[in-house]
Amino acid sequence: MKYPYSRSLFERAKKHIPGGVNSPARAFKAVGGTPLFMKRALGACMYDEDGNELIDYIGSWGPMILGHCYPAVVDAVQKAVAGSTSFGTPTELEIHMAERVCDMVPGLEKIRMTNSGTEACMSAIRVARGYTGRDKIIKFEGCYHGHGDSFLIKAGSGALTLGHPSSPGVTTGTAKDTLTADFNNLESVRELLDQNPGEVAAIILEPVAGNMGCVPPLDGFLEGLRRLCDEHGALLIFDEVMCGFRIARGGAVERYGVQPDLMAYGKVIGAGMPVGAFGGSAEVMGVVAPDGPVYQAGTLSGNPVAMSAGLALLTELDKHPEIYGDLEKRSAALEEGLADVFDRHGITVARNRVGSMLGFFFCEGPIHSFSDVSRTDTEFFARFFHAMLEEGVYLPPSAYEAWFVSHAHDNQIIRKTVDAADRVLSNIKQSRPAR
Ligand code: KE4
Repeated sequence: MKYPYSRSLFERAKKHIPGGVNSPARAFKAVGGTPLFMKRALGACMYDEDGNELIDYIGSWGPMILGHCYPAVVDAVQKAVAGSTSFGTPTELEIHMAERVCDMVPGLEKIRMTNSGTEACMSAIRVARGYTGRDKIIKFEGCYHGHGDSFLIKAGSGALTLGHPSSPGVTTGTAKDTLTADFNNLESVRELLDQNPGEVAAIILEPVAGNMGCVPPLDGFLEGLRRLCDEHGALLIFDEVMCGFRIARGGAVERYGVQPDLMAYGKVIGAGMPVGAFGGSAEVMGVVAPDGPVYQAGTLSGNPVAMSAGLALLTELDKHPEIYGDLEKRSAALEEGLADVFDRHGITVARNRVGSMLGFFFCEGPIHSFSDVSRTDTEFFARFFHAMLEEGVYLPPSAYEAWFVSHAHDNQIIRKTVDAADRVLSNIKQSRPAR
């Protein structure tokens, strides 16, 4: 595959856009080479500016759970945009969205729309601080909750990929209120709570971490966090921006049966349009302006075009719950097919999967925490990434990102992916001795 036009576009982009991208995760920094500029996409495939067809395993980093250009979503957006792109007033659509989401997620009674997952997470911790009157939050190393100042402390995703998990520009005043624990390690959480009695407003986590690769919660971890929050008067926040509506109709709350006090959403809820949301019980959300004193706002929050897209997608998922069973089967077929190929080629690899979120780590397993993830061979991943790209398979351009399977990834697409891996691994070997 050759990408001459993407290369020229990237040089032009760098003149007026930092790093040539509007989000660092797209920059190929971790894998090297030129990021591909996409022209269009359909179903499980994207088509770049040089006319290459690519099987897509980022799915816009999560939203494309039913594949690109899903007809009901396209129709809804086309209809909505004909009635204006924004009013800056309440609309009935926002009521339908709120009712649909509160019906899908157990224990969700009130929800506020935002324009991104970052805004949703920022707002959720502000609500927790306003509700408890406390300042500190506990997050987990390797988890990513967007680029809000409070979160860029040992963060995952692009911050981790670029080697700045704790970003310059975040003040010491802010950083001191963010405590960091180890994912899947309840003792590390208990210690922080005991060292900061009465000061922790909330514990925030990705219930299934997807920003250090895919790292599921160990049995008892989420239940343990719930107990610790109750014992210490802190709120539990599930950041379901990535796993919400993906790993189950009701996300992690449904899949694991643990009730957080607040949840944050993004990605699927907007079907690829800029949408985030945060919500929880009516009691906790009662502090949110204009009902309560905790201010939160957004010119385009609940935007009618974005709501139409998200509502169309969520309605499909809600009306066809069998989609989750299909996603499970196809994602398992991909995971097992690739595991078999890695094994046959003597490649040392660990793997995690929850529904249609999965991750492969080129190191010994198991992978339960950020320190486990740190063992992954990122150099080998980069070689594997580019070799698969040459075969027409677009993986996330970082070893620290989850892969996403959509309902458009049918058996033929899965087979093509596994066969591509078999071909490339005949040509690239791990620098470390095979197992
Ligand atoms: P956004 O502000 O990017 O919409 O959402 C931030 C966010 C919050 N919480 C979780 C669990 C997330 O995964 C994200 C964003 N995810 C990354 C992908 N790993 C976004 C990709 C990017 O930054 O371009």
